[in-house]
Amino acid sequence: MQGKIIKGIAGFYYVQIGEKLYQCKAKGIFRNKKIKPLVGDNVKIDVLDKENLEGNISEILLRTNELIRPAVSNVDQALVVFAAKNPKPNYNLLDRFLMTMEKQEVPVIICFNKMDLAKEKELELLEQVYENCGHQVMFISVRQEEGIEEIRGLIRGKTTVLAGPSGVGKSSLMNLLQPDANMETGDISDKIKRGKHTTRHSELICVEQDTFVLDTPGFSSLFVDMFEEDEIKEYFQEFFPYEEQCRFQGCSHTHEPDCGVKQALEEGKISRIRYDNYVNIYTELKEKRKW
Ligand SMILES: Nc1nc2c(ncn2[C@@H]2O[C@H](COP(=O)(O)OP(=O)(O)OP(=O)(O)O)[C@@H](O)[C@H]2O)c(=O)[nH]1
Ligand SMILES: [Mg+2]
Ligand SMILES: [Zn+2]
Repeated sequence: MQGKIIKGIAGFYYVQIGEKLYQCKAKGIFRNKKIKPLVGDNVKIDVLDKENLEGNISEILLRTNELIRPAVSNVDQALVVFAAKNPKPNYNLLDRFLMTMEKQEVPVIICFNKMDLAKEKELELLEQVYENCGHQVMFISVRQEEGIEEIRGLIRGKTTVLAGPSGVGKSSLMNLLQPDANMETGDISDKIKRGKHTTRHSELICVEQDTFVLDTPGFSSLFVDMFEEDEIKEYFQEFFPYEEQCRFQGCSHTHEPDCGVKQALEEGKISRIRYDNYVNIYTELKEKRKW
């Protein structure tokens, strides 16, 4: 029988086949091929107990892709959810996330939730910072059900992973998209106080036919150790038009004289926030290489 892993908890994988959910182990493959099943995997299972819906995963079908963080497979796109406010957006984390997704060749839509809490000025700033980053940017409010129809349109017929920090409203969005989902959500002030993440496991939900959404646990930091410092600039698309004007080939846009990117920064054509994040990530990787 063939199905899809919709969640994994404590060594068990839950495989959806039609209307039924089988609780499975992954004995054979795990031991022999050293490949760990991921939420999102299409798998073959041997049914061990028909009554109690228990089985063993015998094969993982070829993945179209597999993400490292969050660890899920077979996704078409990522909806990166940050809050416009509460918690206030961590630009550096967002930029790291965008790079990581791009490197894994997963198309990204940036989604700022909780627009009901933010002032017009704050929303404008977010819009400005990301307008030339090469990704679609959306503003929504789960609470006021604003922008949700647009989201429905964007996810239709695809498998979309919701990812972002804790407390931004990923699970709340999931519950709105699919009221049967019943994802647990948590008050943000409690989360900050206790450092608590409400969602502990990734879970795949069918929103409508052929439309799947993956809710994932929030994250608070992201190492970008799969990058070389010299390739970071390739992920900052708004730099591209100005790189021609750099005096040196392979200019890192950090310390070199006559740098087109720094010139554009001075002229306000490039966001200071994005540029500073670029330098921060570049420097972090360069420092690390010295070890
Ligand atoms: N004001 C406002 N609050 C919202 C909105 N969306 C969600 N919230 C609240 O934000 C809090 C956190 O929401 P969750 O859905 O649990 O956040 P999460 O991203 O799933 O968090 P983790 O599971 O920890 O990663 C809850 O108290 C929600 O009610 C919104 O659009 N506006
Ligand atoms: Mg959650
Ligand atoms: Zn330069």
